[in-house]
Amino acid sequence: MLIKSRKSWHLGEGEVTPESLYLRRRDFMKLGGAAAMAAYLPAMAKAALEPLRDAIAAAPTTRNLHEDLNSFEDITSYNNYYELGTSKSDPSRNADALNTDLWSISVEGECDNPGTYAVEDLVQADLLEERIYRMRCVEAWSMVIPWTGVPLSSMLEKLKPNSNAKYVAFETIYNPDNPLPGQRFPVLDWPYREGLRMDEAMHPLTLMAVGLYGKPMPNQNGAPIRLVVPWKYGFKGIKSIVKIRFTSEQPQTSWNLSAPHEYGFYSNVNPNVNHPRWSQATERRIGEFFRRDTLMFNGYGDEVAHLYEGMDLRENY
Ligand SMILES: Nc1nc2c(c(=O)[nH]1)N[C@H]1C(S)=C(S)[C@@H](COP(=O)(O)O)O[C@H]1N2
Ligand SMILES: [Mo]
Repeated sequence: MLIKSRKSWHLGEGEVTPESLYLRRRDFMKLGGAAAMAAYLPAMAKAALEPLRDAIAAAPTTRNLHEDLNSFEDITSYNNYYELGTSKSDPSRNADALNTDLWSISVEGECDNPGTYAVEDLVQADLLEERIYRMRCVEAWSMVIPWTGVPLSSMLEKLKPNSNAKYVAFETIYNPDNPLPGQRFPVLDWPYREGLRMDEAMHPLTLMAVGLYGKPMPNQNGAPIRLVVPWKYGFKGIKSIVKIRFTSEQPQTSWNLSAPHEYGFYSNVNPNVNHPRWSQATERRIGEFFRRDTLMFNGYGDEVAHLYEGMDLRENY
């Protein structure tokens, strides 16, 4: 059963899009945006998202933050995507190395509808919406990004996880015979892996994104389809997903495998628990001069704190 009804959280803060945001978006399209867009055009996902292009452009804004958006240029030129290189400018520079033709997503494990799916089989066009989310990288910088996507729950309900499914695991594209440029180096144990507990995956804030700024997802941001979990550090937002597996055990995650005492499974944004090598108390919003205080659960605590009731968030970092 697909969730079609509008949930109560749609009625929260910013049900009505502030006009300034629409103006900003329209200005963006008319002015600087057009140039920025043209400059990045080759990096736009083509094939896999072609069937959804119009629906992405038409998706309504259903939730807003009253914070300034980062520019299209910032969002598409300052990235973490280690498969395309480890510096922030590598992913945009190497974006063409990712080919999204013939994209398919393999669904496996504890569910009734395993199989091989195209993006448009899993992403229901009429459920697409724009969500403006605060994003916080574990490296203590942040951005505000207008994603377009569907709630992950709408996808999972199609796949019908069974009662053994306690977690959902995800994997990024990796072909050892034809690796992406960054995958020639063992900076991580490829493929990139991430996972969520089932209740986190089903939470209405958890998005499967296929676009940003009303455009199909640029390659450097994780085309054709990537996870967005706004109350967790950015590395949970696995890009260019080719596999979804339902499991009964907590799945392995790339950053936890690489440095277990630095990166846990939960990775909730928490200003009170520092990274062993730096503070998480404040952050630099890309484009701003002064640092901001980092908010518990990245500011989404009212909606998600209940998921972790009774858990020690120092132990479960
Ligand atoms: N496959 C893959 N997904 C990834 C990463 C990566 O290196 N590889 N980096 C993560 C990190 S650390 C962050 S902060 C976000 C950055 O997303 P953005 O570049 O769209 O802002 O992507 C996450 N998803
Ligand atoms: Mo990150």
